Amino acid sequence: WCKENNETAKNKDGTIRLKNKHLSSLEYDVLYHLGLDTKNNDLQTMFGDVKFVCMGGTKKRMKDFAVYIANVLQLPNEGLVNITKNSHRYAMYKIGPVLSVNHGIGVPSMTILLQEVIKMLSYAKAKDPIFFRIGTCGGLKIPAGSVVISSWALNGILEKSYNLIHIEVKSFLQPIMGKVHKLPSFFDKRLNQELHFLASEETGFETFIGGTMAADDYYQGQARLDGPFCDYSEADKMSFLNQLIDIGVRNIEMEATAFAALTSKAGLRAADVCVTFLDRLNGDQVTSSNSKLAEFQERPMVVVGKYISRYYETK
Ligand code: DUR
Repeated sequence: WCKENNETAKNKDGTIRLKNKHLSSLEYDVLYHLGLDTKNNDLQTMFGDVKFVCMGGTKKRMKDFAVYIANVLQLPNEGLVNITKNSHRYAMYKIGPVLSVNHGIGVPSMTILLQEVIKMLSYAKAKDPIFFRIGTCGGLKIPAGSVVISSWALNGILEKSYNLIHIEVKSFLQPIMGKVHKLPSFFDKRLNQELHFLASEETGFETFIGGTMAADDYYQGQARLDGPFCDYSEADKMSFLNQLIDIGVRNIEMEATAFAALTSKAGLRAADVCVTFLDRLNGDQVTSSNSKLAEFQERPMVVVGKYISRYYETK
Protein backbone atom coordinates (compact mmCIF):
# COMPACT_ATOMS: atom_id res chain seq x y z
CA TRP A 1 0.00 0.00 0.00
CA CYS A 2 1.64 3.17 -1.10
CA LYS A 3 0.41 6.70 -0.70
CA GLU A 4 0.90 7.58 -4.38
CA ASN A 5 -1.80 5.20 -5.66
CA ASN A 6 -4.57 5.37 -3.12
CA GLU A 7 -7.53 4.21 -5.23
CA THR A 8 -10.43 2.20 -3.82
CA ALA A 9 -9.60 -1.14 -2.31
CA LYS A 10 -11.69 -3.65 -4.22
CA ASN A 11 -12.51 -4.20 -7.88
CA LYS A 12 -16.13 -4.16 -9.06
CA ASP A 13 -16.27 -7.96 -9.23
CA GLY A 14 -15.23 -8.26 -5.56
CA THR A 15 -11.64 -9.29 -6.24
CA ILE A 16 -8.94 -7.61 -4.19
CA ARG A 17 -7.06 -4.71 -5.76
CA LEU A 18 -3.56 -4.37 -4.38
CA LYS A 19 -2.70 -0.73 -3.84
CA ASN A 20 0.93 -1.11 -4.71
CA LYS A 21 2.02 -0.37 -8.26
CA HIS A 22 5.53 -1.69 -7.56
CA LEU A 23 4.16 -5.22 -7.60
CA SER A 24 3.55 -5.03 -11.35
CA SER A 25 7.29 -4.68 -12.00
CA LEU A 26 8.01 -8.02 -10.31
CA GLU A 27 8.70 -10.88 -12.69
CA TYR A 28 6.81 -13.03 -10.23
CA ASP A 29 5.86 -12.67 -6.56
CA VAL A 30 7.26 -14.93 -3.88
CA LEU A 31 4.97 -15.30 -0.87
CA TYR A 32 7.97 -16.28 1.18
CA HIS A 33 6.34 -17.10 4.53
CA LEU A 34 3.65 -19.19 2.83
CA GLY A 35 6.11 -21.16 0.72
CA LEU A 36 4.10 -20.28 -2.41
CA ASP A 37 4.75 -18.08 -5.46
CA THR A 38 2.98 -16.86 -8.56
CA LYS A 39 5.28 -18.73 -10.97
CA ASN A 40 5.25 -22.30 -9.65
CA ASN A 41 1.77 -22.34 -8.10
CA ASP A 42 -1.52 -21.85 -9.92
CA LEU A 43 -3.00 -19.67 -7.19
CA GLN A 44 -6.24 -19.06 -9.06
CA THR A 45 -6.97 -22.79 -9.30
CA MET A 46 -5.85 -23.36 -5.74
CA PHE A 47 -7.63 -20.45 -4.05
CA GLY A 48 -10.00 -18.78 -6.53
CA ASP A 49 -13.09 -20.14 -4.72
CA VAL A 50 -12.08 -18.96 -1.22
CA LYS A 51 -14.90 -17.07 0.53
CA PHE A 52 -13.74 -17.19 4.16
CA VAL A 53 -10.35 -16.90 5.78
CA CYS A 54 -10.20 -18.05 9.40
CA MET A 55 -7.08 -17.23 11.30
CA GLY A 56 -5.97 -18.10 14.81
CA GLY A 57 -2.78 -18.37 16.83
CA THR A 58 -1.91 -22.05 16.87
CA LYS A 59 -1.43 -24.66 14.16
CA LYS A 60 -3.39 -27.21 16.18
CA ARG A 61 -6.45 -24.98 16.58
CA MET A 62 -6.54 -24.18 12.88
CA LYS A 63 -6.23 -27.84 11.89
CA ASP A 64 -9.06 -28.60 14.34
CA PHE A 65 -11.09 -25.80 12.78
CA ALA A 66 -10.55 -27.24 9.28
CA VAL A 67 -11.91 -30.60 10.48
CA TYR A 68 -14.75 -28.86 12.34
CA ILE A 69 -15.84 -26.76 9.36
CA ALA A 70 -15.64 -29.80 7.04
CA ASN A 71 -18.18 -31.51 9.30
CA VAL A 72 -20.38 -28.42 9.45
CA LEU A 73 -20.38 -28.00 5.66
CA GLN A 74 -20.52 -31.77 5.07
CA LEU A 75 -17.38 -31.67 2.97
CA PRO A 76 -14.70 -34.38 3.01
CA ASN A 77 -11.67 -33.80 5.23
CA GLU A 78 -9.56 -36.83 4.29
CA GLY A 79 -6.06 -36.04 3.15
CA LEU A 80 -6.05 -32.66 4.87
CA VAL A 81 -2.71 -31.12 3.88
CA ASN A 82 -0.79 -28.17 5.24
CA ILE A 83 -0.57 -26.08 2.06
CA THR A 84 2.20 -23.88 3.47
CA LYS A 85 4.36 -26.74 4.74
CA ASN A 86 7.31 -25.68 2.55
CA SER A 87 7.75 -22.49 4.57
CA HIS A 88 7.79 -24.23 7.98
CA ARG A 89 6.34 -21.02 9.43
CA TYR A 90 2.58 -21.37 9.38
CA ALA A 91 0.03 -24.08 8.72
CA MET A 92 -2.79 -23.49 6.22
CA TYR A 93 -5.65 -25.83 5.34
CA LYS A 94 -8.45 -25.48 2.80
CA ILE A 95 -11.92 -26.98 3.07
CA GLY A 96 -14.17 -25.94 0.18
CA PRO A 97 -14.56 -22.14 0.40
CA VAL A 98 -12.79 -21.90 3.77
CA LEU A 99 -9.11 -21.29 4.45
CA SER A 100 -7.97 -22.11 7.97
CA VAL A 101 -4.54 -20.74 8.79
CA ASN A 102 -2.54 -20.02 11.93
CA HIS A 103 -0.77 -16.71 12.51
CA GLY A 104 1.41 -17.24 15.59
CA ILE A 105 1.48 -14.79 18.51
CA GLY A 106 1.28 -11.03 18.23
CA VAL A 107 1.01 -8.31 15.61
CA PRO A 108 4.25 -8.88 13.62
CA SER A 109 3.63 -12.60 13.11
CA MET A 110 -0.06 -12.02 12.32
CA THR A 111 0.51 -9.13 9.88
CA ILE A 112 3.10 -11.02 7.82
CA LEU A 113 0.65 -13.88 7.38
CA LEU A 114 -2.30 -11.56 6.76
CA GLN A 115 -0.49 -9.48 4.12
CA GLU A 116 0.72 -12.54 2.22
CA VAL A 117 -2.78 -14.08 2.34
CA ILE A 118 -4.21 -10.80 1.00
CA LYS A 119 -1.74 -10.86 -1.90
CA MET A 120 -2.39 -14.57 -2.46
CA LEU A 121 -6.17 -14.07 -2.65
CA SER A 122 -5.74 -11.08 -4.92
CA TYR A 123 -3.66 -13.16 -7.36
CA ALA A 124 -6.21 -15.97 -6.99
CA LYS A 125 -9.03 -13.54 -7.92
CA ALA A 126 -11.06 -14.69 -4.90
CA LYS A 127 -14.27 -12.66 -4.61
CA ASP A 128 -15.30 -10.77 -1.47
CA PRO A 129 -13.51 -12.98 1.04
CA ILE A 130 -14.45 -12.39 4.69
CA PHE A 131 -11.75 -12.65 7.35
CA PHE A 132 -12.22 -14.02 10.86
CA ARG A 133 -9.81 -14.33 13.74
CA ILE A 134 -10.86 -17.10 16.13
CA GLY A 135 -8.63 -16.37 19.07
CA THR A 136 -8.03 -16.53 22.79
CA CYS A 137 -7.77 -13.62 25.21
CA GLY A 138 -7.99 -12.42 28.78
CA GLY A 139 -11.42 -11.09 29.77
CA LEU A 140 -12.32 -8.03 31.82
CA LYS A 141 -15.14 -8.48 34.32
CA ILE A 142 -16.75 -11.35 32.38
CA PRO A 143 -16.62 -15.07 33.22
CA ALA A 144 -13.87 -17.27 31.78
CA GLY A 145 -15.14 -19.02 28.69
CA SER A 146 -17.14 -16.01 27.44
CA VAL A 147 -16.81 -15.01 23.80
CA VAL A 148 -15.92 -11.43 22.85
CA ILE A 149 -16.54 -9.99 19.39
CA SER A 150 -14.35 -6.89 19.01
CA SER A 151 -16.05 -3.69 17.95
CA TRP A 152 -12.79 -1.70 17.96
CA ALA A 153 -9.23 -2.17 19.11
CA LEU A 154 -6.96 -0.11 21.34
CA ASN A 155 -3.19 -0.28 21.29
CA GLY A 156 -2.95 0.22 25.04
CA ILE A 157 -1.64 3.78 24.88
CA LEU A 158 -4.45 5.80 26.40
CA GLU A 159 -4.23 9.47 25.45
CA LYS A 160 -5.82 12.18 27.53
CA SER A 161 -7.01 15.49 26.19
CA TYR A 162 -6.48 18.80 28.04
CA ASN A 163 -9.82 18.63 29.82
CA LEU A 164 -8.83 15.22 31.18
CA ILE A 165 -11.55 13.33 29.30
CA HIS A 166 -10.07 10.09 28.05
CA ILE A 167 -9.42 9.89 24.35
CA GLU A 168 -8.75 6.29 23.55
CA VAL A 169 -6.39 5.71 20.68
CA LYS A 170 -8.39 3.28 18.57
CA SER A 171 -5.63 2.78 16.07
CA PHE A 172 -2.77 0.58 14.95
CA LEU A 173 0.57 2.36 15.24
CA GLN A 174 2.77 1.27 12.38
CA PRO A 175 6.33 2.55 12.07
CA ILE A 176 7.27 3.04 8.40
CA MET A 177 10.70 4.44 7.56
CA GLY A 178 11.16 6.16 10.88
CA LYS A 179 7.68 7.62 11.14
CA VAL A 180 4.77 6.22 13.10
CA HIS A 181 1.58 5.96 11.05
CA LYS A 182 -1.79 5.73 12.77
CA LEU A 183 -4.34 3.50 11.09
CA PRO A 184 -7.90 3.39 12.47
CA SER A 185 -8.82 0.03 14.03
CA PHE A 186 -12.58 -0.50 13.86
CA PHE A 187 -14.39 -3.69 12.89
CA ASP A 188 -17.40 -4.25 10.61
CA LYS A 189 -20.54 -3.41 12.63
CA ARG A 190 -23.02 -5.41 10.59
CA LEU A 191 -20.83 -8.52 10.53
CA ASN A 192 -20.45 -8.23 14.32
CA GLN A 193 -24.19 -7.96 14.82
CA GLU A 194 -24.82 -11.00 12.62
CA LEU A 195 -22.23 -12.99 14.57
CA HIS A 196 -23.66 -11.80 17.89
CA PHE A 197 -27.14 -12.87 16.85
CA LEU A 198 -25.91 -16.36 15.89
CA ALA A 199 -23.91 -16.58 19.13
CA SER A 200 -26.93 -15.61 21.21
CA GLU A 201 -28.63 -18.84 20.08
CA GLU A 202 -25.89 -20.74 21.94
CA THR A 203 -26.85 -21.44 25.53
CA GLY A 204 -23.59 -22.76 26.97
CA PHE A 205 -21.76 -19.43 27.10
CA GLU A 206 -22.25 -15.68 26.87
CA THR A 207 -21.08 -13.53 23.98
CA PHE A 208 -20.31 -9.81 24.21
CA ILE A 209 -19.53 -7.14 21.65
CA GLY A 210 -16.93 -4.76 23.04
CA GLY A 211 -13.60 -3.03 22.78
CA THR A 212 -10.37 -5.01 22.69
CA MET A 213 -6.93 -3.98 23.86
CA ALA A 214 -4.16 -5.43 21.70
CA ALA A 215 -0.88 -5.49 23.62
CA ASP A 216 2.61 -6.10 22.26
CA ASP A 217 3.47 -8.27 25.24
CA TYR A 218 1.74 -10.92 27.35
CA TYR A 219 3.18 -9.88 30.73
CA GLN A 220 3.73 -6.21 31.70
CA GLY A 221 2.13 -5.18 28.41
CA GLN A 222 -1.12 -6.67 29.75
CA ALA A 223 -0.58 -5.40 33.31
CA ARG A 224 0.25 -8.87 34.61
CA LEU A 225 1.98 -9.36 37.95
CA ASP A 226 3.48 -12.76 37.13
CA GLY A 227 6.19 -11.98 34.57
CA PRO A 228 9.94 -12.02 35.26
CA PHE A 229 9.72 -8.25 35.73
CA CYS A 230 7.06 -6.11 37.35
CA ASP A 231 7.61 -2.39 37.76
CA TYR A 232 4.22 -1.51 39.26
CA SER A 233 2.01 -2.46 42.19
CA GLU A 234 -1.12 -4.57 42.26
CA ALA A 235 -3.11 -1.38 42.87
CA ASP A 236 -1.62 0.13 39.67
CA LYS A 237 -2.64 -2.98 37.76
CA MET A 238 -6.21 -2.91 39.07
CA SER A 239 -6.56 0.79 38.39
CA PHE A 240 -5.37 0.34 34.78
CA LEU A 241 -7.70 -2.61 34.14
CA ASN A 242 -10.61 -0.69 35.64
CA GLN A 243 -9.77 2.27 33.42
CA LEU A 244 -9.97 -0.07 30.42
CA ILE A 245 -13.35 -1.39 31.63
CA ASP A 246 -14.61 2.20 32.02
CA ILE A 247 -13.90 2.99 28.37
CA GLY A 248 -15.60 -0.20 27.13
CA VAL A 249 -12.76 -2.69 26.83
CA ARG A 250 -13.94 -6.28 27.35
CA ASN A 251 -10.83 -8.26 26.54
CA ILE A 252 -7.07 -8.17 25.99
CA GLU A 253 -5.19 -10.03 23.27
CA MET A 254 -2.29 -9.24 20.95
CA GLU A 255 -3.52 -8.82 17.36
CA ALA A 256 -6.80 -6.89 17.11
CA THR A 257 -5.43 -3.44 16.24
CA ALA A 258 -3.47 -4.57 13.21
CA PHE A 259 -6.13 -7.07 12.15
CA ALA A 260 -8.81 -4.35 12.09
CA ALA A 261 -6.55 -1.76 10.48
CA LEU A 262 -5.07 -3.85 7.67
CA THR A 263 -8.28 -5.63 6.71
CA SER A 264 -10.18 -2.37 6.49
CA LYS A 265 -7.35 -0.75 4.55
CA ALA A 266 -7.66 -3.59 2.04
CA GLY A 267 -11.45 -3.11 1.90
CA LEU A 268 -12.09 -6.51 3.48
CA ARG A 269 -14.80 -7.38 5.99
CA ALA A 270 -13.37 -8.86 9.16
CA ALA A 271 -14.29 -9.91 12.68
CA ASP A 272 -12.22 -10.80 15.72
CA VAL A 273 -14.00 -13.48 17.78
CA CYS A 274 -12.10 -14.51 20.90
CA VAL A 275 -12.82 -16.68 23.90
CA THR A 276 -11.63 -15.51 27.33
CA PHE A 277 -9.36 -17.92 29.19
CA LEU A 278 -9.68 -16.05 32.50
CA ASP A 279 -11.10 -12.91 34.08
CA ARG A 280 -8.10 -10.63 34.52
CA LEU A 281 -9.72 -8.99 37.56
CA ASN A 282 -9.31 -12.33 39.33
CA GLY A 283 -5.77 -13.16 38.30
CA ASP A 284 -3.06 -13.47 35.68
CA GLN A 285 -2.36 -17.16 35.26
CA VAL A 286 -4.30 -19.48 33.00
CA THR A 287 -5.16 -22.25 35.45
CA SER A 288 -8.03 -24.09 33.72
CA SER A 289 -7.37 -27.69 32.72
CA ASN A 290 -6.36 -28.52 29.15
CA SER A 291 -9.73 -30.11 28.50
CA LYS A 292 -11.53 -26.98 29.77
CA LEU A 293 -9.36 -24.77 27.53
CA ALA A 294 -10.04 -27.05 24.56
CA GLU A 295 -13.77 -26.72 25.25
CA PHE A 296 -13.40 -22.90 25.46
CA GLN A 297 -11.49 -22.74 22.16
CA GLU A 298 -14.34 -24.43 20.34
CA ARG A 299 -16.68 -21.53 21.11
CA PRO A 300 -15.36 -19.03 18.55
CA MET A 301 -15.33 -21.92 16.06
CA VAL A 302 -19.02 -22.58 16.74
CA VAL A 303 -19.95 -18.92 16.23
CA VAL A 304 -17.92 -18.48 13.05
CA GLY A 305 -18.93 -21.95 11.82
CA LYS A 306 -22.60 -20.97 12.13
CA TYR A 307 -21.99 -17.81 10.08
CA ILE A 308 -20.16 -19.73 7.36
CA SER A 309 -22.73 -22.52 7.15
CA ARG A 310 -25.54 -20.01 6.95
CA TYR A 311 -23.81 -18.28 4.06
CA TYR A 312 -22.91 -21.57 2.38
CA GLU A 313 -26.54 -22.78 2.56
CA THR A 314 -27.85 -19.69 0.81
CA LYS A 315 -25.46 -20.14 -2.14
N1 DUR B 1 -3.97 -14.04 24.78
C1 DUR B 1 -3.47 -12.90 25.40
N2 DUR B 1 -3.72 -12.70 26.72
C2 DUR B 1 -4.38 -13.60 27.49
C3 DUR B 1 -4.86 -14.78 26.88
C4 DUR B 1 -4.65 -14.97 25.52
O1 DUR B 1 -2.82 -12.06 24.79
O2 DUR B 1 -4.54 -13.36 28.69
C5 DUR B 1 -3.86 -14.32 23.34
C6 DUR B 1 -3.15 -13.37 22.40
C7 DUR B 1 -1.88 -14.07 21.95
C8 DUR B 1 -1.81 -15.32 22.78
O3 DUR B 1 -1.97 -14.44 20.58
O4 DUR B 1 -3.15 -15.55 23.20
C9 DUR B 1 -0.90 -15.24 23.97
O5 DUR B 1 -1.08 -16.34 24.81
